[in-house]
Amino acid sequence: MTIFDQIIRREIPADIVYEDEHLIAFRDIAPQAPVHVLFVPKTPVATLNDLKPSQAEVVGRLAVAAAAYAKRQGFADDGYRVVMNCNEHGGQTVFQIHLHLLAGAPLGRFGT
Ligand code: IU
Repeated sequence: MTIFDQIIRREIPADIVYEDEHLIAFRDIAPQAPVHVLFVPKTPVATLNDLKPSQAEVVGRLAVAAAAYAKRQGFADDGYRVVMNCNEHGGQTVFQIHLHLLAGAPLGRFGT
């Protein structure tokens, strides 16, 4: 059970911007860009390392939902970044896979 499961179950509040049978999307509580939304599958998968080939759609749906959200919100053409962090060196802090959607301004380069 992670904090994201609790958000899905409505046990703790979140600013939910999209939900369907497969995933939920809500605003990050510590935004790193003017738009920072997390797309979280309802299928439990702790890290990207744990994703089975048969579960490729779990991540594919996150990307499709993020792009659709960008189009609906009108910033798809300006552009955006999607990020998935894995384990310690990736900076993962919540062990339910999720895709960060960052947008709303030109974003700096990233790396070390
Ligand atoms: P990470 O990729 O595991 O580091 O991302 C976790 C994100 O979840 C991070 O950006 C947090 O700010 C965010 N978050 C949140 O939105 N709501 C919460 O209650 C908690 C973390 I805990």
